[in-house]
Amino acid sequence: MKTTISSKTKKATINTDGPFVVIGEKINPTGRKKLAAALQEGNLDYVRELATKQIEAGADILDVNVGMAGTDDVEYLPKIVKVLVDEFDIPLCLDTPNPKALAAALPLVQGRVLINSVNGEEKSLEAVLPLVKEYNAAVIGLTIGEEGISNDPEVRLAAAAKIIERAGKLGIPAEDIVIDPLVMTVGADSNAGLTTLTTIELVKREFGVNVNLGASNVSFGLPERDVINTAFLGLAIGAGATCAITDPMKYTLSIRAIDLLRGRDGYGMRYLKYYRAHAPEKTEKS
Ligand code: THG
Repeated sequence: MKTTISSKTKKATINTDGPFVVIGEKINPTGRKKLAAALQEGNLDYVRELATKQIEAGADILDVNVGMAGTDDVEYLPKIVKVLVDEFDIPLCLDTPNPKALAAALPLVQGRVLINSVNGEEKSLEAVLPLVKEYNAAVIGLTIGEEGISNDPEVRLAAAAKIIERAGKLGIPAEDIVIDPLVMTVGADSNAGLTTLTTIELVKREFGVNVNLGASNVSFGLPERDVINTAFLGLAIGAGATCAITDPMKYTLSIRAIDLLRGRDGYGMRYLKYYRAHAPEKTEKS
């Protein structure tokens, strides 16, 4: 199954039978004081820098999240989207739970955007799905139901089913829905990783749709986060995840390695090309 999104001239295809897609997470002020400060001063140069770095590092799509305390998504999201659309050529993922911010930003996008996100609550379904339809977008569906986030993979699956069904009623096909099984930190609940992996397997078996992860969430609060995140990416991709909102600078090479190990990189061309462009200094040392 293929979910295709685009910018002016570039296409990104999230594909259950293809290589893994990297959605750059860095345009997000959570835990990044420098970005929060820059946005509040109206200085968009730091956004430009984060976009450039992530694209160079292999991001296929950029996530755009401007949510922070005391600021207004409706004001900031369109401002940043405009800079990214005018000055870059990369598909976007608009990361806000606020339908008003989506409605303000969507008219500025050229191509086909990924809306992040809708969830299984009535309020969200009613506000977000009509925008997905109107702008012919694709959408990430969070496996949250009326009762919030469940630790039971079957309950998360039911939220996915509800989103897919309600979208279908509006004429939005399953290939335009990317299900997010939710990633919580194993620092707080040591079964959180397993819950996500089981949900991925259920969603894959039941619906065969594309699956997204907020992969770096898994390691919050623990040391050596990169080690945990890389291990989790391998397991989650093996279970059926097809894209992740993650750090392209840190994880693209490991993701290429995982694709190669799964027979999704003929002759290792993508792995080798990425390696040659980004890590040649490592060979010289060894
Ligand atoms: N699913 C969907 N969307 C999401 C998430 C998800 N959007 C937000 C989030 N989760 C994914 N994005 C991030 C962005 C940054 C970090 C984690 C997830 C992160 N930041 C470092 C920190 O807070 O410690 C700090 C910043 C840095 O050094 O770059 O870990 O699950 N659909």
